[in-house]
Amino acid sequence: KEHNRSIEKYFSSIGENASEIGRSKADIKKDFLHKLFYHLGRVPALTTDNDLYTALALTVRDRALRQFVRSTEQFAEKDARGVAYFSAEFLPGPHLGNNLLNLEIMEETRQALAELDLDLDHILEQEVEPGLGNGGLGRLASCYMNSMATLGIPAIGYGIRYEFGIFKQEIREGWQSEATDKWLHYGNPWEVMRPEISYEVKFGGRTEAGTSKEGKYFVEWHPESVIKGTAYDTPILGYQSNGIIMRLWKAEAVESFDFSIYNMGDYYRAVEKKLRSENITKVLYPNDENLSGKELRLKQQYFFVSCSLQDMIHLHLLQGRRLNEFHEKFSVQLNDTHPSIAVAELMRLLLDEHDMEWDDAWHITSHTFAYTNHTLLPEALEKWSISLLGRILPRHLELIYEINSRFLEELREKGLNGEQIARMSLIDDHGEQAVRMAHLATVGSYKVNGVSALHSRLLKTQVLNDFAKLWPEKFTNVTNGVAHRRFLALSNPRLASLITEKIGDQWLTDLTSFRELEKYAGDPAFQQQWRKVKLENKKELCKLLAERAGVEVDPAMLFDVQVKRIHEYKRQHLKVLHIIDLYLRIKDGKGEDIAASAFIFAGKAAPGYFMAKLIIRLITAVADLINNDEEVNRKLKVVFLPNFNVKQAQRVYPAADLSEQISMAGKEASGTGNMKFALNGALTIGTLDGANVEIMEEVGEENFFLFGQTTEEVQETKRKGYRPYEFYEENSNIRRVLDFLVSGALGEGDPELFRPLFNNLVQQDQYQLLKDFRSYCEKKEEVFKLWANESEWDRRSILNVARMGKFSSDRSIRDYCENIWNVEPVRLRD
Ligand code: B1N
Repeated sequence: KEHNRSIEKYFSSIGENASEIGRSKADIKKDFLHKLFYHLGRVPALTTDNDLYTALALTVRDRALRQFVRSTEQFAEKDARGVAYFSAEFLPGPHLGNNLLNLEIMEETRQALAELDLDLDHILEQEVEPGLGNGGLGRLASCYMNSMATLGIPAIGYGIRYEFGIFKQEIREGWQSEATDKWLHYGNPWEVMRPEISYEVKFGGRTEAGTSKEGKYFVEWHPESVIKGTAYDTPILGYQSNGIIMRLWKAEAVESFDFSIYNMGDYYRAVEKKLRSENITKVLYPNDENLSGKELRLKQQYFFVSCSLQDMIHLHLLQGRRLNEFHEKFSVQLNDTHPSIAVAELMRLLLDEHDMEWDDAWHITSHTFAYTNHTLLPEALEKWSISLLGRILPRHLELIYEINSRFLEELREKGLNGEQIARMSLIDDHGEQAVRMAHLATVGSYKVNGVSALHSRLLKTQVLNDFAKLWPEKFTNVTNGVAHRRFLALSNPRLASLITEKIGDQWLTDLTSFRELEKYAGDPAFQQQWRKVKLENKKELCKLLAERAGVEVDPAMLFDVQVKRIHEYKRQHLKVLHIIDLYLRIKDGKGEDIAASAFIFAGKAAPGYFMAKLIIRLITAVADLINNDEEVNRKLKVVFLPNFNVKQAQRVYPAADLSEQISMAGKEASGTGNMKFALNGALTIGTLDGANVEIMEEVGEENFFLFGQTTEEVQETKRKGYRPYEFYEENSNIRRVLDFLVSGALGEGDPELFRPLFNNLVQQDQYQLLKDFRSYCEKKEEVFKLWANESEWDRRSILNVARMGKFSSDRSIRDYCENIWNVEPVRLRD
């Protein structure tokens, strides 16, 4: 490779004292104006808010890219082992504020803009976030990107550049309606398109086996179509340090169209082909924890995995390394099974494109991947039908059969019986034959982990029990964590400064230093400052609630918040049943002990998930009833905040008093909202599910509102034959609340509107709401009692925050490095 020495010299001078990317107020101001005029070509009189945002984003992007370029140089220099994080979803949230924080130029930028009579907060508001994920899983990937960058882990995130992210949720007449998310409409200043980084991906067709002149068996894949993937890079910064990239692939036609065709009809057909190719990365599937089984989804998964692996092999060879040391240089983390076709794809690349022998290829493959499972819900465990796989990826199906037959042979040799072998097979023979992607990922990986202690235990003892018995050392746990810099330092500046005043700012890189706050928990003066911060945050949220939901809320109320995807297992309707119970009590004149509360909900329902949409309709119906009833609306308010996303989340967590984490035990793999709430001083009412267990362990049982059955009790209830109807018959409170659902008092006076929910609860109640109802209501009484005791509430709130150290994603990433990746940090020296 030719190197241009002059360019290199210039590069190494950048940033030392070069003003083009300096950090002073004057540098930022100059650069901002430069971008505004020369990059955007704007006449001052016509400058829009979006121009201002874009100019500032470009100013900051230069600085972010510098950190990335510097880090990459050092990773290369050290020849360090690195991580590729494969995820079909990323939810980075707004970049601008986060990058200012990470570059430590927030104040300089604020002042530079003020000198131009511009308001930084107003400009920050303009950003449209990339909604390239459904919820927790995608957000986790982005938290991990920030922590990997902060810790100096040589890493790259690979994913899909969806043109339309998660739909925009609007509420129309109380129902969810979906609008397309046009996040690229105003352009995306954060990404760098890399037309030279592109790979071809094959689909369909057939395979043909043959033997070479040297007598070597080979297989050729003659695809039906070929699509090109082009890289778009977005720098992701760490705090005070490295930058890494998130590389997202966009699908395009191989040649934009065939110019050799002059005939008009064919010309249009050629363009049509281009459009069809681009379909692959058009839109994110909005069904979290429910499989779609759709052809296009499989194509998306294969498309990004193939581009990413080809890219890694390319980089590896470019650095002059040999392919048989691939697994020594890279660890690939599979974010759930969505990228698990990678196991077959790496085998194909090594065998068919790089002429390797099976045993060598398998050694490399099975030492490269590690698999994170994020759910035990049976309806979410991915399966692809053999017929679909065979049609779209015929070569991969052959490879999966071969992997399976070798694996089953190994099981037979170990003496496993037919039943066990059938259970563990990669192929599910019940009904239509299908490939179990979790089994493929488990067999093809050197480590498998769950995302909380409880979830990892259930993974080992239940869903993947046979595999855990076979390979006990393969299974491990990494409890999720959150980017505390985004979810505290950036989104709750008042609390962040209060804490920093008290204990200094080392918590930004070491959240365990929050322990030092414990000694102030009982200090009345500190409690008062603490309370004031919360109140200010609640006032801010009130503005948003008035603006977006049209509901006026008194900031003095107890803010009782449940924000997360709408799902029956998460039991938003348990909270609703309790609200109805309170309403009826107040109507009976028996509401003295109820604390004035604002019940806040937000979250999206999968567009095809009828029950989830009906739960949203129930929330808006209860909100209408209560908010408009003068007899109760000073005591209770109910709000559904539409279109929950990262941007909204950052305004919600800082304002919450009570965090609702009320899933049926054994169903929520971890949860991460639970951590964000507690980090911002909310107390939790929750079940022993997912990471709630560990949160309670850390903060102390006495500082946590625990209710409901344990996982074992849930399973016991089910085993004994759960009959929810008995609760309806025997508990008059439950009967009253459920009857109210179908009384015609809610919605448009149609008693049938919520009948499906009523029927579901009294007949199946799959998530045992009725069984946990009494315990939940009793716990709420305790909540109300504690709320009346301000200083005790504050004390517990402070203790919750003080004991959140474990839940930084920095800790999670260290765990991955030590227990799974065997990767060491390379700190950026600057
Ligand atoms: O992953 C989060 C966990 O904190 C949550 O408990 C868990 O529910 C969530 C299919 C999923 N599991 N599975 C998904 C998302 C999209 C999709 O298409 C499944 N999301 C989770 C982070 O560990």
